[in-house]
Amino acid sequence: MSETDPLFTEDQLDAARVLFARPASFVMGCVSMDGLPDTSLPEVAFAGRSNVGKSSLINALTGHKHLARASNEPGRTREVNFFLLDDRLRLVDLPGYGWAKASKTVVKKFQNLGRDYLRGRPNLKRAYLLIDARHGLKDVDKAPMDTFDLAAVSYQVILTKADKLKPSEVEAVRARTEAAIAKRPAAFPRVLATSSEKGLGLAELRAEIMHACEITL
Ligand SMILES: Nc1nc2c(ncn2[C@@H]2O[C@H](COP(=O)(O)OP(=O)(O)O)[C@@H](O)[C@H]2O)c(=O)[nH]1
Ligand SMILES: [Mg+2]
Repeated sequence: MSETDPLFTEDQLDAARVLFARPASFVMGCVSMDGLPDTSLPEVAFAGRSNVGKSSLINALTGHKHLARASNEPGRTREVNFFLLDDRLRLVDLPGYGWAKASKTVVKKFQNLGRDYLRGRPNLKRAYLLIDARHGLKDVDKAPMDTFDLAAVSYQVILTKADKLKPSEVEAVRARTEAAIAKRPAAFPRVLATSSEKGLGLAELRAEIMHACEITL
């Protein structure tokens, strides 16, 4: 299959659209590994720097404006937040990392909580590492990738805010990012460009999540 071939059929994309239009709700936010929801449902997790667009992406995927709160809310950005979709799968918003002032501490905290979450989650089907399309991969993104690679958690890199660049620029960042992760053992080779604002890439991401969670309608 070449990179430009569509990965999903129209029927699969349509089923994913239907699934993500079903009811979604906030379950809980956890600051430690105590009291996580049970592991009976498949989960996909979203990781990335603060402000990269994690909450916006969860909102856009589910068609909600305020399911996951977008914008700076220091309290919630350190939590692992769980969202339930259609009583069948959970979308998990991992703590943001890379704050200017406490970068090392926060990265470490991400590693600790993130690593614990990864270790304790047999039901985690896929992690998504969000990267701002305008910035591309930064040094600070290496820690979570190392965590995913070490824990052998299958993950995919997603470029966010693609609407802020010209399509040709998005393509260039995508190609550069794919080259940079080529040797990472647990990384999905394909990098997906998205825009929560304009909807770019969301239909495909919904289908990927549905597929990763092995959900059929
Ligand atoms: N232009 C544009 N802005 C976005 C997009 N996604 C998020 N943002 C903005 O980026 C900021 C941070 O988004 P947020 O979802 O709170 O990031 P989080 O900290 O990773 O959860 C907010 O001001 C969003 O409105 C996008 O696709 N396009
Ligand atoms: Mg957020």
